Amino acid sequence: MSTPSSSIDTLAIHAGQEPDPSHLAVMQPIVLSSTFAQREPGSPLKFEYSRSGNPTREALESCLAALEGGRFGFAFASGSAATLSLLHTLRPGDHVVSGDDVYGGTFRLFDKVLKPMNVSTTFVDMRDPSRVEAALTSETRLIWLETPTNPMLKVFDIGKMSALAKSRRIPLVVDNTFASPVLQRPLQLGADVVMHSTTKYINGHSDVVGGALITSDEGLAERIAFLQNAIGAVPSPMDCYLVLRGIKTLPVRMRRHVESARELAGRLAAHPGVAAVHYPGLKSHPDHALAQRQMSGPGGMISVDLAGTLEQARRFLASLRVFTLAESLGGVESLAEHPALMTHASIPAESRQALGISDGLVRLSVGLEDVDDLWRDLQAGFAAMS
Ligand code: P1T
Repeated sequence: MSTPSSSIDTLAIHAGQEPDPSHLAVMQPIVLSSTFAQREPGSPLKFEYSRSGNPTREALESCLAALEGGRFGFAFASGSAATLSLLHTLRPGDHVVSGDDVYGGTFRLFDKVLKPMNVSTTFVDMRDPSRVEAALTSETRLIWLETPTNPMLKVFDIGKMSALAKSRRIPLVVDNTFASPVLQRPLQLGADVVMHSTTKYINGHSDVVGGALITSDEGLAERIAFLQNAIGAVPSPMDCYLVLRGIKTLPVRMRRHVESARELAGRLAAHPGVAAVHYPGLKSHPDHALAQRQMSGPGGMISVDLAGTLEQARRFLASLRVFTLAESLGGVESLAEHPALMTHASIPAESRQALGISDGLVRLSVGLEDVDDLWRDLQAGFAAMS
């Protein structure tokens, strides 16, 4: 039975989650069984083995599909597992065009895992579609992008990229981790597959590592289902349950993340200790107009270029007490990190420099704490720099 609403607030709580038929339990049972009895050889009831399918995972997959407005959802053991499983649709000799600013671990997959398998990638600043067009070759089989990007918070036009992908009959994959389906629905804008690190906003409580792929394309879904089962990088039922529970508050959390990040970005932009604030919600952001069209809110991530040296950035980060110095993002708690030394260390120094990932760049994941506490924390950071 499908949820009788298209509102994301209702879908987040109910989609994929009918009361359990055996006890009418309202909350999704955690079915830990790795295997399911068969009445006759080769004729399982619905599930046969939990790598291939599991009731708790199925509930999560249906919920994720509903949130993204897609027909088919697939859950994985991490965002990176979701990415690599999808990239296994490629063959030696194939070529990928990717956005130039992606999570360091995604870059590493393209550079250190795919390249040795003779799948090449060209990284392009997709703010200029003509560069993407110029990068496409007769071997290009996939366009990949994140928007907003990690960590520079650039915004790429999903509709324009989709038109280019469709003209070549190749899939467009959008990593929607930074926006979440509450703020951006790539499938509606023409993407063929949405990818998530559910570790981030979707789960929202920094206690699960997970990933997901969502599509409405039957052919791609069939291929992904095959790869999900064949590769086996699936999440545990316990993790599926936790992500389902986290999703129930996703819309509420996202509104608060946006509200606080907007406030902090405005205050940061006016601070003399800051060389640049990268936040799509600021009018000064080069992609502000596109973000307003494409997203229903600019998100909870801010990157700040501190007007200072690496040593000063270290002092800024060391003095924070409400923000925790840690990788990851999207949890209820605020996190701060140094992309050049942490999340994007696997990107060569020259490429980092070209992207603007400087030694003074600090990335903030704005959590749900009191915004004035967060601001006082940042002010203490600025004081520690001098
Ligand atoms: O960490 P994992 O669940 O495997 O997801 C990888 C990933 C994919 N895409 C984006 C946009 C991401 O941000 C990530 C993970 N990012 C971090 C850990 C980080 O701190 O940026």
